Formats: sequence, structure tokens, C-alpha cells
Amino acid sequence: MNEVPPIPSELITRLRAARRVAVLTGAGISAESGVPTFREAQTGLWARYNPEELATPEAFRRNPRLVWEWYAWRQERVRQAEPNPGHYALVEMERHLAEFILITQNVDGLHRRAGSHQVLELHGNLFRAKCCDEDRLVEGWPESSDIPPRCPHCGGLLRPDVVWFGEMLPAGALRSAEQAAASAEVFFSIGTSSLVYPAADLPLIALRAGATVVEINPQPTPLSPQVTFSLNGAAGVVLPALASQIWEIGK
Ligand code: BV8
Ligand code: ZN
Repeated sequence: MNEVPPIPSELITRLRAARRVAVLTGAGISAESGVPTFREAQTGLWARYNPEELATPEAFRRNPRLVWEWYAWRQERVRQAEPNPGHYALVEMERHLAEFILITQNVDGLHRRAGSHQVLELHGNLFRAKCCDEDRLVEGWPESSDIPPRCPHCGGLLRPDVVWFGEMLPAGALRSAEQAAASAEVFFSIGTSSLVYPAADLPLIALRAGATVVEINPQPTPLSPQVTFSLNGAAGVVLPALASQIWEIGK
């Protein structure tokens, strides 16, 4: 998993000439930071739960305490994690390109912690909470034994500010992501199983608009047969190698 796969010279040429690049990331880019990917088996007391069943409004309605504690556990995992070379290579990419947008499905906030600025969070963020009744962000709440805690404004239940299955994505972020995919010269799909919609549509929008689409993933995905270039390796290995070959970084 740690060797750098061959990077086609045609891809290097296109990236050197590119002015507009868009990137879609999934849980795989945080794997090398030690954050488990969304679909890999969960550990410890969460082993018996399927994330796709927990990340739903139904699960929260049925057992708000269980769902809140699952997110608290994930927050703790992320707090102990650090961005990895894959995150930092994307920060470099943003610095070198005239127009660059980073669209993420991840809710761990690691892209911003690494120093990326143009980030669109399609599925929200683990570290933000919102009131179920007022649907507004809540920055803080008084210490209490309530799990989930209560909204300090109206007493309603608080929930993580993430997009659950069956919920709409933030309209502004999705629209910007679709526009970026439609106008990018090069579109990267990195560390995602390409199973979840509408995020999984973005590389297809880029393809239809004539972009060069590059997938970086150690495993094949449903997108793999359609991309222009497939780099079968770990993001934390492939992205730094790509950045150094394009911008001679670290030479
Ligand atoms: C919506 C936030 C509509 C919460 C998440 C049938 C067909 C089409 C669509 C649907 C359908 N049935 C249902 C739907 C809709 C559904 C959907 O797409 N379901 C899928 C499963 C079929 N979508 C939704 O519900 C979306 N909303 O459609 O609303 C609507 C319309 C009208 C009115 C109301 C509603 C909402 C989707 C968002 C759900 N929330 N997360 C949380 O995180 O707790 S999605 C969840 O999956 C994660 O957040 C993650 O972001 C996302 C995708 O997973 P990945 O990031 O790809 O992670 P995964 O583990 O799957 O894969 C990791 C990959 O990394 C692997 O490929 C692995 O090989 C690779 N990898 C590993 N190591 C590395 C690596 N790659 C690189 N380097 C490494 N080192
Ligand atoms: Zn409230």
C-alpha cells in the first residue's frame, strides 16, 4: 500500500497546464491519520452497529443518546488524529493553482486543520451541533448530565450538524460543488467508495463536461471504469508524489 504507483506523464502535463482543479475527498484521505473510514468495521462497543443505520434521523429519534455518544466517540478519535501528508499535499495544490476547490464528504474537519481554505463540507462537521427544533447552530451549552444536551435557547434536543441518510445536503455547498465539477479542467476523486449520492455524481458531472478525471484509491470503485486516470495507491503516498512531480517540491 505504501509504494507510489506510476504517475502517467500525460497527467503531469495536464496538471502543469491546468488552471481550474476540483477535488472530492472521502473517508479514505483520513485513513492514514488513523481515523477509521466510514464503512470499515467499527471497533469496541460500536462493533455491533452499522454506521449506515446510526447515521439516520430514525436512529436518532429511536435512541438519541446512543447516536449522540457515537458522534462523541468519533469526535474523540478525530481529536487524537493529525492531518496526514495527503491532506498537506492538497494544501500545496491549493497554493499553486489559480482556481482550486476542495469538496469533502468528510465530517472530521482535517482539511481545514491541515491549512486548506477553499473547502466545501457536503456532509457537515462532527464538531458542530444544532438544535433539532430551531434548526440553528448552537456554539455552547451549560454543563449537564443530559445526553444529548439541550438547546440553551429553547430547550430542544441538540444533534450533530451532519447530514444523515435521507437528509438534504446544504443547498449552497452542493450547488457550488456541482458548478466546480462542471467547470474544472481536472477533477480528482480521492479516498471515496463512490457509493453515496449526490456526492458520487460530482465526478460524473466533471466527465460529462470534458474534464480529466483522476481517481486515487487503493481499491477499485464503481467510478474506476469511467475515469481518465486511476492511481491505485494510498492518498498519503500518491498525493505528495504527484505534488512534487508537478511543482518540483522538495527536489
Ligand atoms: C439524499 C455524514 C435525498 C454522517 C454521510 C439509491 C440510489 C442512489 C441514492 C440513494 C439510494 N438509496 C438511498 C439513496 C440516497 C443516499 C445514498 O446515496 N445512499 C447510498 C448508500 C446508496 N444518500 C442520501 O441519503 C443523501 N441525501 O440523497 O437526500 C433527498 C431527496 C429529497 C428529499 C430528502 C432527501 C445524504 C448522504 C449523506 C449521508 N451522510 N455522512 C456521518 O459521517 O456520520 S455519508 C457517509 O458516506 C460518510 O460521511 C462518507 O462521507 C460517505 C461516503 O463514504 P466514503 O467517504 O466513500 O467512505 P467509505 O468508508 O465508504 O470508503 C472509503 C474509501 O477510501 C474506500 O474506497 C477505500 O478503498 C478508500 N481508502 C482507504 N484507505 C485509503 C483510501 N483511499 C485513499 N487512501 C487511503 N489510504
Ligand atoms: Zn433551540
